[in-house]
Amino acid sequence: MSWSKSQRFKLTLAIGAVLLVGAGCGGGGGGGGGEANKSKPAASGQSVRSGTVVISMKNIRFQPDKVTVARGTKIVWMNDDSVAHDVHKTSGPGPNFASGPAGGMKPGDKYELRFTTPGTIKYVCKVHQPYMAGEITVK
Ligand SMILES: [Cu+2]
Repeated sequence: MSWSKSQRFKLTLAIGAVLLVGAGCGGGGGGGGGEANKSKPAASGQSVRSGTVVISMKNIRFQPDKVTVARGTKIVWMNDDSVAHDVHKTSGPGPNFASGPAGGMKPGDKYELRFTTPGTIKYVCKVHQPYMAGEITVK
């Protein structure tokens, strides 16, 4: 006996639902920013943040090292480490920026900047480059 069309249709729906649920679970992890998934629909790809976004300098890394933000977002780099760091732009659109001299940000220091030019900006800590590096994509 073969299945009727309606039975097949129901099976297809069920499989589709399982796939959707699976994809939804996979995307959530890793962020750890304390923002629970709200009921708003997820944008395609990574989330675009706005307002003020804090990038922590910790364990000789920028955390997170890659962020995507809306135009006009203020980025605040916080030195939460026990050693000195800095922020130096290396490429991308918009004006050049630097927090000061290499290693100029002592533990507890912060440096902030508003981003208004769309594109991908790369920056490093001069003391710990190339592995202490970050990227900001402005949409
Ligand atoms: Cu550093």
